[in-house]
Amino acid sequence: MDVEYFSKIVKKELPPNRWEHTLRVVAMALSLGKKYALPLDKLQIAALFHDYCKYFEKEKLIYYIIKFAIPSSYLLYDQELWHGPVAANFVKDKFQIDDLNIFNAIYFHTTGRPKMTLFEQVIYLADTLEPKRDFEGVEELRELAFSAIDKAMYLALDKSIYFLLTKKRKIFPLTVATRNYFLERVISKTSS
Ligand code: DGI
Ligand code: FE
Ligand code: FE
Repeated sequence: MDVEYFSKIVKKELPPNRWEHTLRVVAMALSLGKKYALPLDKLQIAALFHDYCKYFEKEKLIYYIIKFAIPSSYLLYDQELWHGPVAANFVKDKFQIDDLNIFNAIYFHTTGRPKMTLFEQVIYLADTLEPKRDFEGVEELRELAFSAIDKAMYLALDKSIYFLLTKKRKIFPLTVATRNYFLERVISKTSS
């Protein structure tokens, strides 16, 4: 996997602030990946591409949702949810990176999904908790990501849902299902 080459491709697609965010997500994914003994080369690729399609025009995103046979339920929810699934398919189809963890980590980086792998969790949390993210409790969550990743996932999802409620936004059912999944895991760990 040619990281230098892919970096140029992604950088060209993003405004400078989003490219800087991407570099911070790569760095945090690598730190977490070291802690959890994950394949760092693959984490780097997933982090690099996670927001690749974030600035595609709405019509272009819709075109690719149809082309890649992404569930049409996505179209009933906010456009912010579309860039992950489209980018995952782009990476697989256009850049021929055929790896299920990379695919799912990019696909589900905005919502998570029940039973997501540790690899997917690392990308989700690196995106949510990279050093420039600033919300109440972010530092505590950053520490938890390294020590109790299930709990970090549950709390990060709670925060995200709470934020969406305050903004009166529709909540994608998968986001809720992911939150419930991690809550269950946290409860079953503390009660055993
Ligand atoms: O692309 P980023 O800004 O780095 O981060 P992201 O892909 O995690 O999130 C993009 C946006 O999607 C963010 O503003 C929160 C929002 N989001 C996450 N889950 C849901 C959601 N928006 C809606 N409407 N519903 C959700 O379930
Ligand atoms: Fe994103
Ligand atoms: Fe991001």
